[in-house]
Amino acid sequence: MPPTTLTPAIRDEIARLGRADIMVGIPSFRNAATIGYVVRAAHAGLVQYFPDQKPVLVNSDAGSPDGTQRVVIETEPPDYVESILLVRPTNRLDRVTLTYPEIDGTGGKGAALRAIFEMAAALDVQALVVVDSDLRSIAPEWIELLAGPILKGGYDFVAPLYARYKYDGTITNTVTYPLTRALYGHRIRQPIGGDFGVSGDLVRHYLEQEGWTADISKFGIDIWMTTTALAGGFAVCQTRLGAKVHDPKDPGADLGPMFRQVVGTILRLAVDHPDAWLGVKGSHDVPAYGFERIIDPPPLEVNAIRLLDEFHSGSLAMADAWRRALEPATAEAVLLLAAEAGPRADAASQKLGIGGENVESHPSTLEMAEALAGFHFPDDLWARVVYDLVIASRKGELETSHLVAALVPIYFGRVGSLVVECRHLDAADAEERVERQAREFELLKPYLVERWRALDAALEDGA
Ligand SMILES: Nc1nc2c(ncn2[C@@H]2O[C@H](COP(=O)(O)OP(=O)(O)O)[C@@H](O)[C@H]2O)c(=O)[nH]1
Ligand SMILES: [Mg+2]
Repeated sequence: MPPTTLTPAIRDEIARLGRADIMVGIPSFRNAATIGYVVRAAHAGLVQYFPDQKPVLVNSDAGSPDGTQRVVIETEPPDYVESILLVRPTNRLDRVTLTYPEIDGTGGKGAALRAIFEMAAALDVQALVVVDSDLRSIAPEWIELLAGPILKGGYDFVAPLYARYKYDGTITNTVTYPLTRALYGHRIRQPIGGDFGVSGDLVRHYLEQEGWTADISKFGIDIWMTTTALAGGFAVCQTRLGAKVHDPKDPGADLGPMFRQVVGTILRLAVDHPDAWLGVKGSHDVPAYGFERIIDPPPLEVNAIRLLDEFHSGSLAMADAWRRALEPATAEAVLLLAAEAGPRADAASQKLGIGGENVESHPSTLEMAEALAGFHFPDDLWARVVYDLVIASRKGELETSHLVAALVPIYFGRVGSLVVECRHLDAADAEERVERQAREFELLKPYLVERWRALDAALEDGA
């Protein structure tokens, strides 16, 4: 990691606190409306489940103008939590909010967590729990579920397991889950869930890593944490948190930049750590902690027509980049699908009266998916696209950031197809689709490995 840039204010906090056993870290940016609840839940979890430990709660904020940091400090004080839980902990909770420094001029969730890692290491904590500040479904028990495996079970990294609506977590479902599983062999269902438990040892390992990038300072941080734990051989488990309810995002409208940061990071990590994945065949389950839960997460609307539209218009702008990044047959198959997506999206818009004069039409996801029925982006084609990107990243003819930007419209096409195909499926059947795709990634892994080794040989010949 680049040299530490902790501000004097953060150094003062570290000196004041001295040390701690367990830390909850919460990154935030404009979360005044939701962070108070997260702080109270985390606080209650520390008091209820870890009354004999020395706890600290740290909010790492971007300097939000909406009063996020004030909410952290002013939300109900420790007395409140102790009185409703009838617990008198050995150590009073310290609640800290700080404005994290940018890293090489870049701020974001990763830069926020980096300051949290540095504080956790300086205070010598045994367990660090990080949770998002837009959570609605967090309960005090989450703190035990995320820290318990570390303090009781000797694990170093705890990934979340949640019930998510079938259209939520599309970057996870299409890329980070199947690719992490096929590369490293661990079936971690939510590698970028955002709510993690990390041991003190792993925090120190994080701080020793080279190759921090601007994407890691942003939303690349989650996959970086998970992959760094796996590549470093740390003991990893999952924990059952129930449902993830947070500020919703529509893939076509909100997820482009996040996709680029996450996928750029997973590709660079694959290129940096071939020894951690080249020899891995198949995959295995990762132990899960916590009692099973049966919860239906709230549904989420997705503009499926827009996804296919973006796929099509992306193909017009990026055909050249696709042909350079993908194997010829794969590129042609993707271009054919994109050519089909455009007219299908137009026909669906017309049918549902979208964009018509004097009509304000807001069709549901189901209506849109129904109007697009028949569109199908095959699993194996998607797996080949992703694997070709790993190879192209390694070649470096196009920068990874450009490759990933070119991939975004294809991802939209893939997600559009999943929405169409899952429109009538219940949660279990939609999950089976995700599993099927993950198996396809594993099945095609030899294709990736062969291409990687051929490239090795070519690079050696050229050297
Ligand atoms: N400090 C900081 N936190 C951020 C920034 N962007 C996002 N976050 C936090 O990262 C967490 C996850 O962000 P969110 O937008 O909910 O992403 P998602 O749930 O993964 O789609 C939340 O706690 C955000 O407040 C940022 O620029 N700075
Ligand atoms: Mg969120």
